[in-house]
Amino acid sequence: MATTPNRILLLALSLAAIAAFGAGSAHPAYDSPAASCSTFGDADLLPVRREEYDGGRILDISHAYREDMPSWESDDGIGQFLWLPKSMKNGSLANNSEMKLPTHTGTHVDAPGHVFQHYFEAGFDVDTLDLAVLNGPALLVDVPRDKNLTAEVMESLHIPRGVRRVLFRTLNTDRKLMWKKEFDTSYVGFMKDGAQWLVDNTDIKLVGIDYLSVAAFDDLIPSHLVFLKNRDIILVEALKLENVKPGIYSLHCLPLRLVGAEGSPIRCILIKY
Ligand SMILES: *[C@@H]1O[C@H](CO)[C@@H](O)[C@H](O)[C@H]1NC(C)=O
Ligand SMILES: *[C@@H]1O[C@H](CO)[C@@H](O)[C@H](O)[C@H]1NC(C)=O
Ligand SMILES: CC(=O)N[C@H]1CO[C@H](CO)[C@@H](O)[C@@H]1O
Repeated sequence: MATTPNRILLLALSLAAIAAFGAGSAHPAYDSPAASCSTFGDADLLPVRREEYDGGRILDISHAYREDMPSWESDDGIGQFLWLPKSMKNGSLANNSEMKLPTHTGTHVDAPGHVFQHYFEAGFDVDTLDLAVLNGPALLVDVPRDKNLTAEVMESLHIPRGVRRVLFRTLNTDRKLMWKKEFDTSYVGFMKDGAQWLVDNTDIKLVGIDYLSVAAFDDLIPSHLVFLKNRDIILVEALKLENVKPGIYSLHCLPLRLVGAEGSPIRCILIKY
């Protein structure tokens, strides 16, 4: 294709910009020094941070990462997890952040290798999780607030056969545990008999919960073992389930393709039908 006059102009302009930058003038993406100081108060430059999109049709059920987000068995939260080793303020052409996080931080997913050494060694990492399980119709249910998730509680929920994905909203949401910096061992989760009841009596393949572990602290490993033994159930933890009505939604969860990792941060959204 012949080069049009417009394209020549564009090329000339970008060459000029590069030349100007090379000669020590301002980075083309920086405002003039005077303007960049005042931009903070500019209403146009206030980013919108949302929990819902499209008038409430899309609900974000992942927690935003915060330094004071609870971290497993710690009182101090996750702490600093972002750094800016290359910054425009420091003369770099662009800003480039680095992050460091335990893979089971905030809203995250567990792979079978989390609690089974032979699965870990065999490579059952988060990159092997089935996106068809992580995406599809899901039921959000409220569970009784006075008990952990025992077999008795599971039976009382009467979750019909055929339901493959369930997000369990518990006392953890009422207690706003994910908003407290100190890790709290008294969170609600599955007892071993509750996990076993789910495996034996339902078709649930995705279990979601509203604190850092689907398993109650007292049955931490036993419940995980029951869920992950057959490698067909996916555990999504620390979901943000406040302000969502119980019911059926289209769930969409995407872990990072972290080959070799038994956990991953995950973005989950609900879309209303
Ligand atoms: C600026 O660069 C120095 C040296 O490369 C680095 O140590 C420092 O952290 C940088 N500062 C910022 C704000 O990026
Ligand atoms: C759930 O179990 C934890 C221990 O794992 C306990 O501290 C907590 O009180 C229990 N919660 C309820 C509502 O029974
Ligand atoms: C364009 C942009 O994001 N600029 C940021 C680069 O990083 C500095 C900090 O070093 C910020 O102040 C800028 O806003």
